[in-house]
Amino acid sequence: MSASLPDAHGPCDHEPAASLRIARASYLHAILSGDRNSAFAVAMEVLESGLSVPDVYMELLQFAHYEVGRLWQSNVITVAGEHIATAVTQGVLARLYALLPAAAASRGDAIVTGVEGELHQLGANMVADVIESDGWNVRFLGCQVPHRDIIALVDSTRPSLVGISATMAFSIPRVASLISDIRALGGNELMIMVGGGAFRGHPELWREIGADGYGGDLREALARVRTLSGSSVAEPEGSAASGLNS
Ligand code: B12
Repeated sequence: MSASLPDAHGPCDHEPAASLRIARASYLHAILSGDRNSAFAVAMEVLESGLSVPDVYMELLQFAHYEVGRLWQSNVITVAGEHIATAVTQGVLARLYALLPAAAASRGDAIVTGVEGELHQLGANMVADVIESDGWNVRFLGCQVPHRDIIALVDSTRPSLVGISATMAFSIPRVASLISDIRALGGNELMIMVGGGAFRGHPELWREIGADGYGGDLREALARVRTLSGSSVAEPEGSAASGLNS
């Protein structure tokens, strides 16, 4: 894994190499056309050009989906068009996941979930994949998960880390109540990280609702998890994070 994520605040605010610009255009075209094989082929080309799987997640897939959002908002594509694109990327993500290196050492158990009412899943899925490759034993619940079921799972499995994803502002009260109920279960050692579009532009929100940290993207998510877990633990050999240069 010889990759590097751009040293910027987000994946989309820097000037990418010409080859990446072309790949992004091709990938966007493929997902909007529902062309799963072409989309995966573009992802593999970018991977083979030297980026890591996490880089491809952010630089290609995430970038494309932010663009899909803009196209939908501008009425250039319909909801059906967005659904096609998302379904293709979900398939690409699953195939790329299989290429993530497995960590040799274990950092502990983790749960990554969306809250009830939240339908945005790709970002949480990426975070789950990447921290798993960084050594966490991750249970990824997807999105739209009943509150009581998340609490029951935390209670029965007692993970060291819970990651909660929220894209929509209306999900924030549910995230806050989830955090409060998880804290009520006891176990002060448990680390709660939040992320997703709902937190963007509100730098103190994670703190106000009682989380231990926030990650604006995969790079920040990994860095924060490591800091919070007091990770003097060496980075597992060949882990995803070895491609996430800071
Ligand atoms: C796909 C999509 C959908 C799909 C989701 C399907 C699925 N299976 O995920 C569907 C059709 C369900 C959907 C529905 C809606 N959507 Co929508 N959607 C999108 C779109 C195009 C892509 C989302 C995505 O996958 N992004 C790519 C991922 C990788 O990025 P990410 O989520 O930001 O994740 C990264 C970080 O945030 C962070 N992160 C994320 N989670 C976590 C968790 C932790 C613990 C950590 C540390 C970090 C972290 O790391 C990730 C990787 O770097 C976005 C556009 C956009 N800008 O994102 C609109 C967008 C989010 N949607 C939007 C809207 C308005 C809606 C609807 C209200 C539309 C409607 N009228 O019905 C509904 C709301 C549904 C609901 N109840 O949640 C708006 C939100 C605007 C706003 N801020 O309020 C957006 C921005 C589109 C737009 N430009 O207007 N949507």
